[in-house]
Amino acid sequence: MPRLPLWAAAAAGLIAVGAALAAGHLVAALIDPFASPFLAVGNTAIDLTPHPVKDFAIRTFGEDDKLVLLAGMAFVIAAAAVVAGLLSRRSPAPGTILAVGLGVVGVAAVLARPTLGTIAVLAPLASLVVGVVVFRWLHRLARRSPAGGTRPVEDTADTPATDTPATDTPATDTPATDTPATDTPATTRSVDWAVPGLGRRRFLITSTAVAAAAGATAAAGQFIGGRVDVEASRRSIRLTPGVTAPPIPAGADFAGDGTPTFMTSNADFYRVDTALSVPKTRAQDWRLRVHGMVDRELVLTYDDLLNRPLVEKTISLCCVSNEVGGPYISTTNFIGVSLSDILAEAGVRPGADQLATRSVDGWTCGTPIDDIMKPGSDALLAIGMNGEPLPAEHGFPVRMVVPGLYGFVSATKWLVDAEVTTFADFDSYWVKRDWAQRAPIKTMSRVDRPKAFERVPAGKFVAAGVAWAQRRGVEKVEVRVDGGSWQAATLSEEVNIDTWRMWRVELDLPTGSHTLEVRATDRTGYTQTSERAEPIPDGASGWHTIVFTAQP
Ligand SMILES: Nc1nc2c(c(=O)[nH]1)N[C@H]1C(S)=C(S)[C@@H](COP(=O)(O)O)O[C@H]1N2
Ligand SMILES: [Mo]
Repeated sequence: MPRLPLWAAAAAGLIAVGAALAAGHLVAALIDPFASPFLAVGNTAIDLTPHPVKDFAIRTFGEDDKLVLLAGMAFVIAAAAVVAGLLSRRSPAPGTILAVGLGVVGVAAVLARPTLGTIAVLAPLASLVVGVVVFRWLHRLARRSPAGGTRPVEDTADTPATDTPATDTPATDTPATDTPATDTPATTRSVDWAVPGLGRRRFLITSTAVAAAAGATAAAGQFIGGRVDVEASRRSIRLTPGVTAPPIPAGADFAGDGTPTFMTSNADFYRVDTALSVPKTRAQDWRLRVHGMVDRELVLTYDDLLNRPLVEKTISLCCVSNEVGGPYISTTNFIGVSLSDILAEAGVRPGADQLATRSVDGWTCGTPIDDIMKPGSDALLAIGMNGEPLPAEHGFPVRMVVPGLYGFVSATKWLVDAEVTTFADFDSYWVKRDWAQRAPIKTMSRVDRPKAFERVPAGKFVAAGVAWAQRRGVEKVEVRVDGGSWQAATLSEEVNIDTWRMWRVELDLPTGSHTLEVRATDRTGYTQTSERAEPIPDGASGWHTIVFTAQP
């Protein structure tokens, strides 16, 4: 059997796999965009990733972690396709096996997604079929060129006569570039195509056309899958809370001294979730089922929420995966309806202690019922942020917010299901991965100025940062330089006990290297421990410590 030139073999593998993924993407768009094999495999990979690796990814790539994952997957798949293509120079079997194998992985990933129906396997099956068909087709095309070339002497017996008219394959047709004479002694030469010949041109044209068609197919899938016009739905909504949050006083931050602004813009609000693509549900299509250990099940629509009293409340949300000094805290005016009112309406049965919530993409969260039902809990089904409907990345149309709890146990975005249950009966997404069932936010403080290893002028210098102790309130922030005595920082005006509070302190710095430490005390009288703890299982602890230099 003739051998394919290296480049054609590699191209056949690459294009076939590209066409396979594109076909799956398009079919998925017609069923459920999350069934796209590429996304399903990526999402399943995220769920299967051991948490140290996930922590590493969040630490290293921050909010680009998903982009890095997708790019890495694309690279690995492309490399596998090229290798399989190269192994298929004689027989199409290796490429076929890869196409089938990728299809099977896609089917497994789709079946593993908790929110996809069985019909969704049509998408990876489409990938499988298209991958196999396109690969074998390009492979045959590459071999059967009417202008076919010479082939290894020992192979001629295997070669169908129609494939290789002897007259078509003068040795002189083979340019040195394809088969340097030194590499291929005449007796074992294996050049298949007359080059430049009709066959090569035909393969080039066909493979380019297939690649373009694959690109168009993927783009069509992207377009159709994104057709749910969430932005139009968002734009059509006006939120007018009956209870508005008090205006933020001018002295609420020390932004001039290097702290964040008190309110975080929606664009700057930190984002942490496991969703590879942002779920898209229009407000008019949204439903929330409240069920489980309740006296009566409820099904709520977005209009039901709009018809309830809307309240606005300023809240600092933060992530348990923050290292000491980490960036994952932001503050906004959430607008929403009281979650405790809704649970009271449903009637929580005795013995229930956990509200298990699920997002449309299958992520789950478990919140202590107590933290929701406590008078003044301010737990919300939130629909707005900073006066606007929630941005898509922050949970549109509806998310949960419970002041005082880390996001992973309280802040379900793209919320669709709420089940009243017990901690004994249900482990949520991160709990299954060894994080804590209960995780109130720890009292914490952070230095924002100076930055680590910054060089600052010696003499008078203003250090500044933030502290938070949601539900308890920040009572005091102290700093010390080079292990000296603690000195109290000036605190910004308090907005409420569920938001961060800024601090600033004037230092007099001799020239040289310095260490600055900060610690906060909350209204219960608790002062942050110096004992360092990792974020897992229930949040980091320790004093944020900055080493910097004062220079003349
Ligand atoms: N559906 C869904 N909701 C989620 C998550 C998620 O992965 N999926 N992550 C949670 C975590 S860990 C945090 S800290 C907050 C972050 O909310 P934000 O992205 O709006 O800042 O969302 C929570 N809600
Ligand atoms: Mo988080």
